[in-house]
Amino acid sequence: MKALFFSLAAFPLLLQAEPVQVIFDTDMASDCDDAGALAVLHALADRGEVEILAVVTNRKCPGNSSAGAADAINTWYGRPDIPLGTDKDGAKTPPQWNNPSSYTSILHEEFPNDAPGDDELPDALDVYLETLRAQPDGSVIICSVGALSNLEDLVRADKELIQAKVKELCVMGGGFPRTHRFETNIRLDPAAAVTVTNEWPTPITWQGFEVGNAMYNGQELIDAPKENPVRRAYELRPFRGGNSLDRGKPNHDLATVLLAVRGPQPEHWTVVEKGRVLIDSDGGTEWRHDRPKNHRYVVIKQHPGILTDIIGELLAAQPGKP
Ligand SMILES: [Ca+2]
Ligand SMILES: [Ca+2]
Repeated sequence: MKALFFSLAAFPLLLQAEPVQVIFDTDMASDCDDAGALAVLHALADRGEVEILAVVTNRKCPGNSSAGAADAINTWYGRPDIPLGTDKDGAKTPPQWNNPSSYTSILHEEFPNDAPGDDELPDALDVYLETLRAQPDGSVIICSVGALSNLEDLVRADKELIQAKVKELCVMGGGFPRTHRFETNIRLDPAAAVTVTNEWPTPITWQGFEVGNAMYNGQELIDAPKENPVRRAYELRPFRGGNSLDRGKPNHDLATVLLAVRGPQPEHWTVVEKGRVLIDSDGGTEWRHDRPKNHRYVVIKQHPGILTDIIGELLAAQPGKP
């Protein structure tokens, strides 16, 4: 018995947990960290840590290519058939925010994929409903790194389904313990953010903007193959007088993917619980201790460079090579 114990301990892969099941909800229409986050998700899938159930986009992409860009990335990583859905209701995004993306159309047009335009794909809500219905109870983690519009639609459509199937919602959004500044994912659709914050029926883990602002990734892709669409996304996205490949970018969405898949690992995160997130009328967020809900938010525990290195390694990992 003792010998068996030691032999198993010597091969930790044998003891590895089942992959977590994730639906990835991304704006993929502005910042390139959405592309980087999808890359990290695939790298974690290559390591057997996650199964990607679906990718849905939550922002009207003027180039009609948010899902096409996602499909180009999925195809690069050898998963060309991941179901895709798009948000057809662009009206919820302020028109002044609807500038063309620096990279989605180019990824859609110039890299291998078979996605039609966003307007020809199923609605994200239908993809959510179908995907969740097919999964075991309490098994799905939703990773939200954009507007909360699709999730508001889902709450309105079938709260019982969420309660049955979703284990946790991980949200990149807001700032904690409080912020009155503009945070993109809340401001993209404040009404949706309020609905999801107040009515979502499972635990929510929040990652505020202050987390990603402390960690830059992107330069790890400089030596990646030119055929890598994620490298191209970073190259095309301007940042601080250069591009995001040369400068790197705050790694907001990438960190949320890591958090969603691996959970708030105690060596990396301090978890603040026993409270609730409040969204004010200006789109600011605040952590409140009155009337606690099933909310928590995370704070980086060690030097941010440690998580930066872990995420950078995943971002630059070759497809299929753990
Ligand atoms: Ca495809
Ligand atoms: Ca995003």
